[in-house]
Amino acid sequence: MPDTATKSSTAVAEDRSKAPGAGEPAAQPQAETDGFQLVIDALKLNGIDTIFGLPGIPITDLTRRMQKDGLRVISFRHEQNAGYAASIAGFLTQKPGVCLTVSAPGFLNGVTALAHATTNCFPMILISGSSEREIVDLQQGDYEEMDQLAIAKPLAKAAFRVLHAEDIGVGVARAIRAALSGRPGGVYLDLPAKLFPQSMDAEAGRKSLIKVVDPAPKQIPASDAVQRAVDLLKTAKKPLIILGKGAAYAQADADIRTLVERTGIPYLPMSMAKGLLPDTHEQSASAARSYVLPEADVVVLIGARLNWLLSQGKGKTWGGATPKAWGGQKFVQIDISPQEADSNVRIDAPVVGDIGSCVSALLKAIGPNWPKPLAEWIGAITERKTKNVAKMAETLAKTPSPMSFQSALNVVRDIVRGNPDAMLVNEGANALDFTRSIVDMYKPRKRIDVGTWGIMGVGMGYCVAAAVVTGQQVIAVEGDSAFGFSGMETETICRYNLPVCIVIMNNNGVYRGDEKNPTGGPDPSPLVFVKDARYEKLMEAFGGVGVHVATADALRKAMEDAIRSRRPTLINAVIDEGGGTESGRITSLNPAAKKKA
Ligand SMILES: Cc1ncc(C[n+]2csc(CCOP(=O)(O)OP(=O)(O)O)c2C)c(N)n1
Ligand SMILES: [Mg+2]
Repeated sequence: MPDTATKSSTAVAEDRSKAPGAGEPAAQPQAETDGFQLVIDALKLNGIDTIFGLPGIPITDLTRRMQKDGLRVISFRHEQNAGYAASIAGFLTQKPGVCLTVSAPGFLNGVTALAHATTNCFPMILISGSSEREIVDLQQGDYEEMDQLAIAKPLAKAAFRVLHAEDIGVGVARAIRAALSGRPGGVYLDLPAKLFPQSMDAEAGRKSLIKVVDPAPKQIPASDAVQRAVDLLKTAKKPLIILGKGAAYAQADADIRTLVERTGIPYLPMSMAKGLLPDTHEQSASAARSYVLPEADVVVLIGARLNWLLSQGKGKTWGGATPKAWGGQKFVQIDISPQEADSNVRIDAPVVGDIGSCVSALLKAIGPNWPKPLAEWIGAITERKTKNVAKMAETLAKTPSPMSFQSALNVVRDIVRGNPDAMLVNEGANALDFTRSIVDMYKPRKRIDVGTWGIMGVGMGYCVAAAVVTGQQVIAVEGDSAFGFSGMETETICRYNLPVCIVIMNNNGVYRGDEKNPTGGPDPSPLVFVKDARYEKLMEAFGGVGVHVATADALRKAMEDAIRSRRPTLINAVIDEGGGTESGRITSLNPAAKKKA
């Protein structure tokens, strides 16, 4: 046997050489590899070290062999959670997060996360096994028959299928490039069952693999675009910077901070950009958001899209006279996609390129002596901030019984301040909105949440991925409804013994728990759950720590214990069931909702 190990990481699947007969010259034994092995080798060659998935036909053996070959395989209870985990792993690491599923139903369970990754611009690859093409295409009724590639295409940034073992290297390389380059997104890679056992010469297999060179090439902005932005900024009397999660993804933290501090321009972080600069930074305008948006005259968007989260850049939020009217702001938009500008309002100075290159070019162009914004602008913002912060401090100091969202989150705020490296996962409606505004973040990419779609169900997948890829303590603040979407993954958290502390803001329902069935019939309102549900017992069922708390002091102690022990912990925090608002802060988007005070 030749020593193939020194030449290649491709395993020798089988030695099919015949034993030479007496007197015959010894035939060169032929080392072979197979589709399973080539998929593993292609991923490893490209630095993929973790797979989030769920086994079954036809990928069971693939998961086994991945583990045997040193990949970390994190096995979930539902593919959607594995997919969300992969998507956020991509956001946190700038490497595509990989989710591996079985065909048809497993694939479909993963597809929501694939679409979520595309929408949120997270690099992710959904790899699904699929059934036999000949049968699927003739619709002859195969086991888990489905034309997965066709379904994935409109929901993914790109979608590929590999039919032959010798093409696995190209397929994986294309998937990685598509996921990472330009605006990142979700990519689908279809691997039919027949591909895995296909064998080929090991050396030829090794040569067929591609280590992707420079998968996310820098995109340098044009100098005239940068100059146009600087010229516009020079005219500003009330400038504002908005940092989006694209800015957080870019890992250009030092330059972004320098840009903000050198210009002295007040800034607003979008939810997942919180912590790019500490939320306690004097230039943060978060506590005066409703003042700065309509008042600003030139707004610099850095990796932030003017989607619904920014009221499409127009309407009342921006000082427009009517819901669709432009507020008069001029915009600089730094974005990697040349198609982003003008999606909602006119962008006077689009700067197209990767965030890091754009911010560094802007820094060069503004030079070291950029004049600070007018004192009246800064003064007016500070005045609003001081007033709002004082009002909030008053609310946070209260200790009502049962706990309010604010009194419980005051504790979380302290714990996060004391543990600034901890990852914060957050989903829900009121549980989300109150946390975003109350809990300050101190470091970049520590807050991960419902993202562009305001999606419920990312919680436990995000917890698993955050713990696995960062090794840090994870704190999850979950609405009781939000938690229900992925709650079974508490078993996964216990199985891998991850340092995750889940705090459920338990108000007995969706938005609030005091709704009644208007007919007086026996069914509860569609918005409420079992009263005083004991979610903590779910964690206990799998060997983790469950705590039921009704006071802020008890919550504080339980969180401190969880962080000290790093044990999987679920804290069921009883919150006033009447304390929430319909749809949290986005009541106006709910067509039938009457606004509640
Ligand atoms: C996948 C998905 N399904 C449904 C919704 C609609 N939705 C928005 S928030 C929410 C739950 C809010 O309740 P909870 O998590 O308990 O938060 P609370 O406001 O009670 O704190 C739901 C179901 C959604 N955003 N995503
Ligand atoms: Mg709730």
